[in-house]
Amino acid sequence: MKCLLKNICILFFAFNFTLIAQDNSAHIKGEALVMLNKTGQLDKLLNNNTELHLKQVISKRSGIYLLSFDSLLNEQTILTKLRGNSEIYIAQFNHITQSRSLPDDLQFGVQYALHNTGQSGGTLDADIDAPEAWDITTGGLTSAGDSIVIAIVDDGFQLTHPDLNFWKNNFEIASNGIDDDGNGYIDDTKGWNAVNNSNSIVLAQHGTHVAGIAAARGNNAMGVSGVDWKSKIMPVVGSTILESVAIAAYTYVLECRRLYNETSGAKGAFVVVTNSSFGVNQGQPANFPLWCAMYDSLGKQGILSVCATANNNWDIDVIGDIPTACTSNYMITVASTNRNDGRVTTSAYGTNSIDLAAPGSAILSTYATNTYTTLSGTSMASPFVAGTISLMYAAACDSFIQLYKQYPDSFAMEVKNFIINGVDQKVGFDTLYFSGGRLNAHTSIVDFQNYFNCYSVGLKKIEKGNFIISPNPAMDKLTIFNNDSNPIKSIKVIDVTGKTISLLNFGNNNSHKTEINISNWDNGVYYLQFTDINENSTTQKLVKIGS
Ligand SMILES: [Ca+2]
Ligand SMILES: [Ca+2]
Ligand SMILES: [Ca+2]
Ligand SMILES: [Ca+2]
Repeated sequence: MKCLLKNICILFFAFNFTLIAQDNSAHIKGEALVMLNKTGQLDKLLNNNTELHLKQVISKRSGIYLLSFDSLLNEQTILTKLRGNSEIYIAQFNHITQSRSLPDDLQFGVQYALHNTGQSGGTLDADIDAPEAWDITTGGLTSAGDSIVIAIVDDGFQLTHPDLNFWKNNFEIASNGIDDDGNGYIDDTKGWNAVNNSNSIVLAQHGTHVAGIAAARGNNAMGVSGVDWKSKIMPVVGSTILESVAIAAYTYVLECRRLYNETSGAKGAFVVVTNSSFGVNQGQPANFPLWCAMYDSLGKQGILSVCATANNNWDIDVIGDIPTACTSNYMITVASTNRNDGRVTTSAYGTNSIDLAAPGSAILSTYATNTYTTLSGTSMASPFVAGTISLMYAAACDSFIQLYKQYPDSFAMEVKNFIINGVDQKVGFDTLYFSGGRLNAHTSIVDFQNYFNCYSVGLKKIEKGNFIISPNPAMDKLTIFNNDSNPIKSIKVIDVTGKTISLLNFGNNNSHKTEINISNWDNGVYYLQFTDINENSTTQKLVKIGS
């Protein structure tokens, strides 16, 4: 984990030292790592302790050095001595790191898109860095215990595939002819079929394959691994050429999530993303206003929609496509790359319409019945992004999940931004895709976690004061009231990285109400620290949203 604020990390380590008397973790005999004090001098340390020798300068700037000593000496005595030395701030053994464990899925070695070792003529690291992401999370639940759901809208699914983990509607009683959970659908225990408006999920190959890319069961000693090992797949049958069917399919997802939001998770489903690997070639958004509008409706409830672009060498900005030319902010549109990080030339592009690329060539995934097969196309690229989004919700810290539940649309947008900004830039992709790169799950997750790090601003608890921010979230202008009898003296604005971006001083003459123009602030989360004339201080969170 990166430490945004060095001081916090060091304090944490220092605190741990008082707890650890004996270090039994595997380490190299006869070696110690030290970090000097600000004024500490290496020469002085070595001159006064002749049993110590400099082995390697790890970081001159931070004063970190690897020292060696005779391995026959008592290492605990040496460590204790180092820790008591006035030149040294931190001393520890040089621990042996374990190699990163890969999942035991039998065919994982084939899955270059997750971890490219150059297999089958591929390029090393032309992948989404899945094992690195799995060191952080393997999906399944949010920090608040929500069961994360990926809705796959497709032609059908093998619900009984042993390597797939499908969502079940636990609030619906099967076959009683009643809509028990009140989501508007009768007996929808397993998902929905929008083609014939029934609860019967038909068996089909394409959807089974797409589902496994996003979320096949990982590390279960079977078949393949999904990007997300544990989140659940909501099967929705709805990928036909009929627009009415697509809209009906999305509406099912929307109603399940709306029910979750309205009942605070007592019913419904915590769907965070939809995947759509289908569309209408050369469709013009102006002719499909209802379909395009569905992505905004889903977004308002907190759902991002990942969509595969056309499998043709077209500039979608010019040719058009449904859905990937729709302009909703809550969509992420995906093109396809191969095992060498090359653009698949039969995959569409467009710097305005197409957000990023992901591996989509020769992708091994689940197939009916109880098998696996390799398929190619943008259909395969899109679910890598969908699976990464569900992983991000599993990686999110408490403060993010709380904000997301309060403002699902604004914070879904934050997740999208981290997907786009986390890509690995590739030569020539800047003229093809908005992001200029190929998905990297690890980078997106790490940047996202750091940005929303619960401790990054040093405010472990947000106090509740008598100050009221209105509106919150806010767009252009902010009004701040102090319900206390004391006038506001100053307002300090801190961004999520802990940086003070403005300090407004009102002296002792300010009233109980003040206005701030925030139209030029970037969208996101800010902390406002209020102080009244009696030096009473509280901090509150503000969400700035776009117009
Ligand atoms: Ca890699
Ligand atoms: Ca129902
Ligand atoms: Ca029922
Ligand atoms: Ca598996």
